[in-house]
Amino acid sequence: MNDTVFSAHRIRRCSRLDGMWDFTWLGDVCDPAAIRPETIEFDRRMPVPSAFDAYPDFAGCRGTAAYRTRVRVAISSSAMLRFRGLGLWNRIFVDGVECRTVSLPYSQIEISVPPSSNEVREIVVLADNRFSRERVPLVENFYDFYAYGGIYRSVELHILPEIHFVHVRLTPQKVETGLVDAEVEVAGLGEGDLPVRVRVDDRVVSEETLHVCGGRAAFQIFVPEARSWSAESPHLHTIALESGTDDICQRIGFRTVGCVDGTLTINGKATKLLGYCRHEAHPQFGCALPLAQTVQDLQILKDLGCNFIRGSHYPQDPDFLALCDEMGFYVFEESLGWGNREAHFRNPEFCAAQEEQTRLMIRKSRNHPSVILWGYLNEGASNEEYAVPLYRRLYQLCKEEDPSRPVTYATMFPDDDKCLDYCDVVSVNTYPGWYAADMDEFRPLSEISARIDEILDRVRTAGHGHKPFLISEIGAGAIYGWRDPLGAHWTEDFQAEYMRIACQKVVESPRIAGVSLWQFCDCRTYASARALQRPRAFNNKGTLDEYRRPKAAYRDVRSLFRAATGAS
Ligand code: ADA
Repeated sequence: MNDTVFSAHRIRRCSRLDGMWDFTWLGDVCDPAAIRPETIEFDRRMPVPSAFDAYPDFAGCRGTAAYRTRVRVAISSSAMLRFRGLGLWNRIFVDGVECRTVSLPYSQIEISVPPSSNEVREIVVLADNRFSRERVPLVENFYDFYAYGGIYRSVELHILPEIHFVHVRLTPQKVETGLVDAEVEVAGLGEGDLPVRVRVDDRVVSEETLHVCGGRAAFQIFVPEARSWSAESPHLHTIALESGTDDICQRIGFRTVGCVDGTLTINGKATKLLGYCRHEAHPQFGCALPLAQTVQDLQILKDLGCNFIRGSHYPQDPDFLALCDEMGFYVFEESLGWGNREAHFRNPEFCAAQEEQTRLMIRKSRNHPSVILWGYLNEGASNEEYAVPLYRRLYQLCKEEDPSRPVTYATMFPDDDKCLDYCDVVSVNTYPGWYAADMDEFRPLSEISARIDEILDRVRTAGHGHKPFLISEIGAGAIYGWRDPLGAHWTEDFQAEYMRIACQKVVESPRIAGVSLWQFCDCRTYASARALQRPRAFNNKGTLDEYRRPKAAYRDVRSLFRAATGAS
């Protein structure tokens, strides 16, 4: 495939369907469940990927849009469509036949395209971006980031031979052994032998006969001259499995993640995670970031001396993770959730969607060495009994899917959290010196360090002092270019001083395993009256503004992080 970051196939015929698709806006009075694709008149074009409501003609619109493209697939061939990430609610049709309704925003979804006697196949996606707890239980209009509609990420078309690889799960052992455990899922061969050629870093290392049983086979691969992977030295190995007609190729990194006596270890070495929470956000493109912008963001994060990114608050684009693998970042990837409360935790559809999205996220991302932490339910009601079953279930699910990585969730209730048994790393979001329960209160910046110490104490007395402690959010807002003699709230000076104090605390305290500062860059948020608490209707706590222009805090964070991570 002519892939932009990394090609998972060299033999299989596949391509990205990105480019201009037919498009039309169907408005906000239609029932998206009742629309038939053959009745739609497409009157313009729109790029894919795109968040259509970030574009001038549909800015701020909520309703249903339709995208269409046509592709050539040889007659009688089976194919698969992979949507790397869609918006709120979508119906996908192939040749007028509905294949799937997707209500898991940001999840990677695969759809099989049955053989046909037509060579030209028509793909239609109805993309609805209206809030609806029934249709899209994972999204609410009170989430503090703009909920766009559309086809957020690339779409792939794969032509599938009768026997083909579905997934391969690669788990590197200790680098000294050079061994990688491989589990492969094969379609079209429930039981039988499958001859496979294994290439490592483009060299054939073995010819295996895999004994496929129940569509699965497990074996080991030896990587000659294995080198370890870390953020400082992100050495990747490429592993390709080739059967006669199909292949699957992945990049892996030999690295271990451990939680030892309150520290987080990478390859056995205590490691401080220093970085940012990052939204996929841009005023012109919404959450459908062009690759060039993603690369730009990562280069900025490197310049800041970061080794860590929290992908807030949803499963990440595979291109982003592939770039993190090669550029060297540790990533905390989480499923979609934001401040969920009783109505959600008691809603079986919400709980099922959380499970489904978390499972899909792990299956999509588990071969990426950059991902070191799985998470879910940002700032959910983890201080309430009714929330405990879902936190427990998601923790178990992460362990079932991938016992090799620690699990966490960002809590805003460190004083009385009831779910800390269900995490390996304690992650706390805290805004001392910024938010106040009493709006008449003045919150001095000296509070920052004291509050962090208080939280650490709470976590210890609650019996979780042996777990690494991460500050998964801390920060203050600043409007780009805003200065005033008092250095008041929203000035760049206030924010810079805030960030300096917070970073210094993290860097100096051996008990703190790391920080993901809130946040990398400003991002668009509420369209509701909640925007009254968010000047410009943006969350302004970025160290850069939405166009990636650095605020004053940039310099302070950069010098502290670079000194601590040893960036030259
Ligand atoms: C929360 C939340 C973020 C953002 C932040 C803020 O902690 O997780 O998404 O909303 O607060 O800016 O207040």
